[in-house]
Amino acid sequence: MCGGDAEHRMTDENQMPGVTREGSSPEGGGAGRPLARRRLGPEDYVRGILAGDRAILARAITLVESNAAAHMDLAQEVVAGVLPHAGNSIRVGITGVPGVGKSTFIEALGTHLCEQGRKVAVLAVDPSSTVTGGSILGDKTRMERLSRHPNAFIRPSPSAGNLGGVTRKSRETIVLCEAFGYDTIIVETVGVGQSETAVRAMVDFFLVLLLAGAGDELQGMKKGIIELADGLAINKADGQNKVAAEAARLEYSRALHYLKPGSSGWRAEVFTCSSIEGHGIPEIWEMIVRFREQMTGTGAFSARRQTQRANWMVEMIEQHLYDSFYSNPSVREALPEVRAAVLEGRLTTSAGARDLLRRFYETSRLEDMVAGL
Ligand SMILES: Nc1nc2c(ncn2[C@@H]2O[C@H](COP(=O)(O)OP(=O)(O)O)[C@@H](O)[C@H]2O)c(=O)[nH]1
Ligand SMILES: [Mg+2]
Repeated sequence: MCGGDAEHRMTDENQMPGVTREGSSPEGGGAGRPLARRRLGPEDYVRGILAGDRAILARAITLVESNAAAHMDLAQEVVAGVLPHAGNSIRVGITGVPGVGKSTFIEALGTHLCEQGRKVAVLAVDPSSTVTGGSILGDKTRMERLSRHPNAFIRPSPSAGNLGGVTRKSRETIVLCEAFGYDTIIVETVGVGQSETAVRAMVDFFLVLLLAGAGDELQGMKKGIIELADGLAINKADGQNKVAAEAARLEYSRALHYLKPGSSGWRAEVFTCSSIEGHGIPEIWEMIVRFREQMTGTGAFSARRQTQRANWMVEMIEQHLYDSFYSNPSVREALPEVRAAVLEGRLTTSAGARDLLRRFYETSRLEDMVAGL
């Protein structure tokens, strides 16, 4: 462990103004980039973030996203240092099938908010993203207008890693962005499947985007996503699609009456919008503002954040145990064979599980496990 003096070089500030990219090798300096960059201690990061230095913010996020053990302690010191200044925001999660228009919607909403003087940070959660950043690179063009706005900050999904790792990074990135002064945090789910619940667990308001006339009007119902929603928006309500969008809106509104609300004390509302033409966007924002006022009034707003923090701790414990187990060399070595034996019925499931757990405990040294914390 390098503690507070872990040092590294980052390359993020060389990006275009509103968009930062993941520094995939914080300690490598990146090919062709100058290696001699001033090394920062935790207090440099904290001071820089609180002073509104975007380059430092980008470097701090890269630090938080680093998988290198040497960066962990420093990252945690930075997050802890800014934590008292975080939290003063509305966190909005946006989900929907690929192609529904999430990025276009965020561009429209984000620009609308920036023009009102709000400071908007956009993050993506995509556990499936590859080293290249996958879909977010395409999104950069889609959010071009927003990315040029001085009040906006767009951060791609951290690459690599499982869902647990990606959500840990995103949650810490939210903290950094809030401490910096972003008052609106928008989180786009990019991957399909599990990322929805992960994002729901880190935001105040969860918006589901839908399309009209996609065959099954109640798409998403089965997946239970609608049940997580605080608001629904039928996107692409423009041109020939307008009538169908309005019909879908009515159908979803009716269906919502039979569902348990995603947030108790709040009934999800359904809107139509066009992210390209811009209509419906201000109304959706007004709904989010109403939600915040109402939920703050009842205490539900801060209660949810508290629950989220407590759940986050439990998740981190589970993640840690999971990682320790699957990174254990003896477990890794035996896993394929034990799995095959269970598959073929040569070993019972529970005997297989116990065999691997035994290997884990026999080869784990207590001192190492404690030192790894
Ligand atoms: N007509 C119309 N097209 C839209 C609208 N919003 C997004 N699109 C288009 O839908 C496609 C997918 O949009 P994108 O924002 O990348 O979707 P994402 O995968 O959910 O992020 C793009 O070609 C957009 O131009 C809209 O409101 N109306
Ligand atoms: Mg997108």
